Amino acid sequence: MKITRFVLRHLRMPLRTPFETSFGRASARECLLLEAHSEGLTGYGECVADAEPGYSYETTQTAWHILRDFLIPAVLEQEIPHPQEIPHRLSHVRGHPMAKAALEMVYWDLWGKREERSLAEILGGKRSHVPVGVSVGLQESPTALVKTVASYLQQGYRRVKIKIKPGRDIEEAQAVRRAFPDLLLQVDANSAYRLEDAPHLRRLDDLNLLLIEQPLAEDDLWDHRALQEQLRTPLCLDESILSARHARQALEMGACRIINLKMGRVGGLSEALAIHQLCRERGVPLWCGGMLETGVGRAANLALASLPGFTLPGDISATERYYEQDITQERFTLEPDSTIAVPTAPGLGVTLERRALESFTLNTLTIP
Ligand code: SMG
Ligand code: MG
Repeated sequence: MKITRFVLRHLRMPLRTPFETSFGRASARECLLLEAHSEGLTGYGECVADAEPGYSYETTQTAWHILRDFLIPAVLEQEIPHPQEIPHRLSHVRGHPMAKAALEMVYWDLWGKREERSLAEILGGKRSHVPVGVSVGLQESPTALVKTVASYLQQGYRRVKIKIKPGRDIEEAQAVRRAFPDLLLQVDANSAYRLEDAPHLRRLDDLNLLLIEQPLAEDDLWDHRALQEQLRTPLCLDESILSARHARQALEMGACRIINLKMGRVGGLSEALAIHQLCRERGVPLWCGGMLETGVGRAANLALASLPGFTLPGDISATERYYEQDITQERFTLEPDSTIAVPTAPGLGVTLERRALESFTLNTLTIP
């Protein structure tokens, strides 16, 4: 595959409802969409970096810079035999996994289109539908949270994750648990606690949670290990796992028992496949995380989550949960059994809705 032209777009899309986490509140989502032309085919990739460096240090602006000045020049006009070659071609650039993942996604989409096979098929996906849940942001009060959760249950979601932070945690989780005793429930702190909070977090142990996601700092496997020793509830790491090596080390030291996998966070689908492989070999529960993706990134997540090692429901909700208007013609819908169908058309299997795309575009750059 030889890409002769790239189009980089910076998008801003209004969210249907604001999404609040321990690091901030967003009423719109920014991302980059990468489009590439190769031998008569067009491939797409989504960069999940957001406007602000809250979830990670990457932003839409840093990703734009890294893609334009370093990553795209490294592959433009180059013959790339397989998408799994991309990480090697980009290895001279340190960090910036979300920018790299977007570029690798373009090659997977092109590869699938050339082979006339869906991404799920190429990866060895085993199911036509993927079990999913919904991630609920911080709400005004425990009562408001219970109401929001109830409305998602009504829509058919059977697994719920709630965001927590200090002062907005135990009461919230207790309220949801009291209202829905049998619900598959988990919490995500996005690094808002310190090891000294262990006695406080231990109160979550009584709530029969599936997992506690990323309670401590993203660069701190060691204290996660110490915290896990004091909790019965399994810890799940998100921000801390940037590679298969991190995943292996975290598991070996006991810093977590479950892994949340996001291809953007780990630098692309190839590294994601390595983590999937590791978890499968070791029997470690794995699930696909979400970054409020557009239809493009959502299609990639569904293909990834169709692999057999994904044993827990993913943060891959229906389009409806995020956007009134998406940039793909396809809208992903929730089936009554809390699953979403995996795309079957070649590559990512999505077609862009050009008018919507134009209306959300803040900036475009064509290379060369
Ligand atoms: O895509 O449904 C989604 C969002 C899932 O909670 C979600 N993602 O830490 O796991 C996480 C957060 C990161 C994104 S915050 C903008
Ligand atoms: Mg998370």
